[in-house]
Amino acid sequence: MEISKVIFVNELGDERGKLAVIESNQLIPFIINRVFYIYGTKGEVRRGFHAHHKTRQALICVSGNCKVYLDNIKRKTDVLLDSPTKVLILEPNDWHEMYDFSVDCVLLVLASHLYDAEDYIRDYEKFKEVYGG
Ligand code: T46
Repeated sequence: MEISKVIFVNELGDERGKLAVIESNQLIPFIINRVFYIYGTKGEVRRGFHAHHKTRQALICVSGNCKVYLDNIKRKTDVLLDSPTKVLILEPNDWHEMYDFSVDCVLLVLASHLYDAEDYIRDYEKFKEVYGG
């Protein structure tokens, strides 16, 4: 299993403004089958609280900022997403929680699989059983 990591998209731009490009299976290491975005989240709200069996995701704050707590049992860390060029490649084996949303935060998520509720591990004890080795 790969390890979640932060990568950066090239910023293209000219006098008119900026533009960033993400192509399926190029910079991000999977084919994009689903796109969703999280917005209007209250600053004190924490969401996520799950891992996945197979879905890989790329998280980008295209507006504003938020933080993501990651726990793959071997390491626990927090990632600040504060730029439209900063991409968190989130592997399925990371328990994740998103928090500290700015008012203007729009968190764009590119996912490797279509939505499937069965792909979620929402119980932390089960998560440790599945990924604890
Ligand atoms: C993740 C983090 C980063 C759907 O019907 N289809 C979808 O594609 C998605 C993503 C969600 N939903 C429904 C399921 C729930 O009834 O929308 C509702 C909210 O989803 P959830 O509570 O899972 O949202 P978050 O913010 O906790 O997690 C989401 C993604 O679900 C998840 O894959 O990794 O963002």
